[in-house]
Order: sequence, then structure tokens, then C-alpha cells
Amino acid sequence: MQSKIGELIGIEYPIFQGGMAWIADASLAGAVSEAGGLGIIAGGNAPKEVVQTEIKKIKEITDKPFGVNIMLLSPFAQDIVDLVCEENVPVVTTGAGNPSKYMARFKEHNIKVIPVVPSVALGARMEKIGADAVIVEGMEAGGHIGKLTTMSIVPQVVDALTIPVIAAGGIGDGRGMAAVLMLGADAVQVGTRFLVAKECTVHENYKARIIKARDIDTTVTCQHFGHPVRAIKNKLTNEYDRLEKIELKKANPDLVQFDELGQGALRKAVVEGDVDHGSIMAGQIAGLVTKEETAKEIIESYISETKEVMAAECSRWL
Ligand code: TUI
Repeated sequence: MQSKIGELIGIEYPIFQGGMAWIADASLAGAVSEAGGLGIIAGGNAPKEVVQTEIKKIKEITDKPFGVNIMLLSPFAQDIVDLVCEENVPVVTTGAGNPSKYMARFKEHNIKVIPVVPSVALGARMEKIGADAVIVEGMEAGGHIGKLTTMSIVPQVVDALTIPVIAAGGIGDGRGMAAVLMLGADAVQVGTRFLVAKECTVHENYKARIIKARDIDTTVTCQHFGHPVRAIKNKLTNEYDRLEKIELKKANPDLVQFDELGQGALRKAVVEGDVDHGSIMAGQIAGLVTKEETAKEIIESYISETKEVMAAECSRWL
């Protein structure tokens, strides 16, 4: 498969696996890279040693390119920047902030840098300071999200930039992939569908909630205070909603409690399998995800479906 991204980083299929905090470890990322996509290890909020162990493991699993996602809100972000430079990680993606201050360092180490950008302005800034590509993530995505939808932001960033654009958020199968390629994206990033990969080590209760989810089952917490996060509705998101209603009426809302409620919530769902009080971060396409498959099967199904729907439309239109 020819793609600008494929040539840039040496992958066979233009599919990235999202660097999901607490979830995207060497097991999942290694399987994705081995299957010809780009597996990405999540830095999340983890300390350097934890991420280093995963980097060492992925090098055992595959010789193919892989990435590390640096979550810029993490207290360990600087340490993870040092780590990816020391370990010769080929690709870095960043999220939840502006990576400008690290860019020169990445470039010195020949690392391909691909920031997630929630707007045209940040995308243009990233291109100017040397980003190799950008990931444009719509608010259909799971986890921490921006304000715009994939359908609206992808073509606007494509028009404003010359570097390749990877589309993310709401891309649950080959139909979604074909759609964003039509919008001008060069590749896709997929999170939610990989949550149920056989190689994904997330707790089985988490997987079961994704497979059970319907179209209307995600919600966004902290729309007014703190960081908006999309997750499957449960007792935790109900509690967020209740607190938000109370605090919205106050002149000086108490913001600390939102952080406290969020602390450890993702770990609770991912590691302990507490899907009532933990945060089941997932995108709006969770309703499309119906079965556990290997990472290879997931990638192959995106590619074959994309070809199929493209060919069908071409024969109708051309
Ligand atoms: O980062 C993500 N998704 C995430 S991070 C995460 S861990 C977390 N948990 C609770 C609260 C906050 C984080 C779970 N899911 N996606 C990439 C992404 N990046 N989405 C939005 C952004 C973003 C937002 C603002 C990127 C840049 C940005 O820049 C603002 C600025 O400083 O200019």
C-alpha cells in the first residue's frame, strides 16, 4: 500500500494504533507493528522505568517500526522525552498539549515527530517548527478530546498544511477509513477497535463493556471544568454529571474534586476491571465493535473493507 506516511516511517499499512494510557503496552503495540501498522506504546502518566520496560519488550517482539506516545500532561513527560532519545525510538506521537519545547531535541535524535493537534492553528505551528506529520483527532474519539468533529477538522487541516495528516476519532472500520482518506487524510489512527484486540491486555470487563456498548453509550465528562474526557456511561460518569450540575451554579466552583474523582479512575477500570467506578474511556464507534480479534485481523479487515467500499464507489461514480 502506497502512502506518504508509509514511506516516511516504513510501515506497510497506513494504520496507527492510538497510544492509549494504561492500555497500549508492548503486547498490543508489538502485535500491531508486526502486522504492518504502527504500534504505539503509551507513556500516559507512567514513570520512565515502566515505559522503558515496554520499549525493551517491543524490541523483542518486532524489528518493525513502533512509536511511543508522550502524554504532555504527565508529570513524567520530560523523563519520557529523555527516554525516547536514549532508546532510539523511531516515532513519537504527542497528545494533550503543545510539544514545541521538545521539538529540537527530537529532531537532533532523528525521531519522527507526529503531534496530535485539535485545531488548524496548532497544526500550522507544528508544521512550521518541524513536525513530520500531524494526527488530527475529532471529538468522536475516546479519552481526552478537543471540540471539533473528525468530519469538520480533517479537511481544514489538510488544506492548511503540506505535511501528511493522520485522521483519528470515530474511525471504526474500512468505511470510516475510506471516508477520511476522501477528506484528504493519508492514514488513520484507531484506538477503540484495538481495545478488544486479543493482544490487548486491558481487563476483560473493559473489553466486555466495549463489545456490549450501543451507539449512545458514551458521554463526555468535564465539559465545563478541567479536561473533557469521553468514556462509556457508568456510575463514575453519572457522579461527574451530578457534581458538574452543582458546581456550575456556584460563583467559585470547587475544581479540586473533579481531579480527585479522576485520579486513578482509568487504572481502576483497566487493571482492576472495576467498570462501575473506573473510567472506561472509549470512542463513539464502540457500538460498531462486536468481537475480539487479533491485531492482524483488525488491520486486515480495515484494509480489505476500505478497498471494497472504494472500488464500489468508483464503479458507481467514475
Ligand atoms: O491525549 C489524548 N487522549 C487522551 S490523554 C488521556 S490521559 C488523561 N486523562 C484524564 C485527563 C486528561 C488526560 C486520555 N486520553 N488525545 C490526544 C489529544 N490531544 N486530544 C486533544 C489533544 C490536545 C489538546 C490541546 C492537543 C494539543 C492541545 O494543545 C493545547 C495547547 O497547549 O496549545
